[in-house]
Amino acid sequence: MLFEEEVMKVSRIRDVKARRIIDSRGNATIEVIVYAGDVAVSACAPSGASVGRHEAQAFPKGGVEESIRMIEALSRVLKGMSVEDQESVDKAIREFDGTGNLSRVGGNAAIALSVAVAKAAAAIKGVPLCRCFSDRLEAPFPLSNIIGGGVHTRGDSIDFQEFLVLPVGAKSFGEAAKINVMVHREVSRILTERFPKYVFGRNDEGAWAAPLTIREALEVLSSAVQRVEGEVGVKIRVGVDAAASSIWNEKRNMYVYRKEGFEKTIEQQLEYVSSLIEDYGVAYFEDPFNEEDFDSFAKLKASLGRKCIVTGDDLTVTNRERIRKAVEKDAINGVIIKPNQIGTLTDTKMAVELASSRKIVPIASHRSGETCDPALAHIAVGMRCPIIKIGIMGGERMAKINEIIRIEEELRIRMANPPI
Ligand code: 2PG
Ligand code: MG
Repeated sequence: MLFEEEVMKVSRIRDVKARRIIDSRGNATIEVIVYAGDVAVSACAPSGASVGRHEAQAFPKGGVEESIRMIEALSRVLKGMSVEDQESVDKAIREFDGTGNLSRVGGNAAIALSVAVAKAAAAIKGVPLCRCFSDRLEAPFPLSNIIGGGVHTRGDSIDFQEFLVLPVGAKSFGEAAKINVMVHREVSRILTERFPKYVFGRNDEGAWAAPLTIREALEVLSSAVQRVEGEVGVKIRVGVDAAASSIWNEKRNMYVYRKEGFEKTIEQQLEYVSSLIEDYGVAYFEDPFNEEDFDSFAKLKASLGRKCIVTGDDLTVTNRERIRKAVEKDAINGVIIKPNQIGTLTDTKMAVELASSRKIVPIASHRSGETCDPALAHIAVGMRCPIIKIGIMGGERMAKINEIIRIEEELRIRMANPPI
């Protein structure tokens, strides 16, 4: 047992450094290393491709190099602060940045620093990172990307970005992860049977890239789900992330479906999305409308009740003001939580708490460009997000999946209540 003063001494930040590294897409990103007491820990930032207009700016004008210079300057402010005082450190980052959207330091540098500070506190206390967020821990359900399109996929890709599965009947995270792998495999079996002369590839998140329309993708996914459900006897639901801002044409006021070869007005988009939910029993629908259209989200949610988790991502960008607006408009019952969209762990935690208090399901989420940093696993478990949105293939996705398998076993935690 250490006395208060001693704890303070061993938890003081001695130095902060940053370096340029590469993410899973081959893009440059940042790693931040925090030296406190006798520990040195690092955290790496992921990056998105379908980036919301209201997100923190990932990197300043000068890119990763400028972020590294900013971290160097910030280290002078942070030296001597305690890593156990996450709130003060996060506040200091924001104050140093001085802009509303972290465009001076870069949201990615800010979040890597914030997470590294939390990891240092965990290391000094000798506890897993998830314990720094709460004593009550729960394993989330993995929402995994199985068939992909949009900006995460090359070539003549499907207009919607992600076709996902959520094994709501799983009794443990380990079982849930295994089921998602089975669906991923079953989809590849169906695809090779259907297109025997075609060579398949995987996209940025390890989801299958295939020459399918939206309805065909949902059919293939539903058949795979049915097959796997029959084999394991566990309920699996399907989900979609339309990432509709990427197909929204603001000048024409239309959703432009390049591959499908049609366009939709705002009203037609609502009808179209509703028909897909109805026809395929879609239980999770993310960003069905463009990032400014709270009203259409609200109309869709009102028509569905709790039949489907209508989720904001680009709409809400892990930002409390945007989440509050969604609450006022009763626009969503699910919200994506991406720490680098908002830039600090304190803000991330407050966004989760706000959502949970309003009966909105918080969904901890990866980015399409990832690193092997497993911190997101601890964030999902420690902040009690009932769902973690994460691929099921690729080392950078497995880093999080396997970390939750470890946490579940080592800390003997239970699954969250099924979110739907
Ligand atoms: C999304 C994410 C992750 P990106 O839209 O939900 O799947 O994509 O990281 O490219 O924003
Ligand atoms: Mg999304």
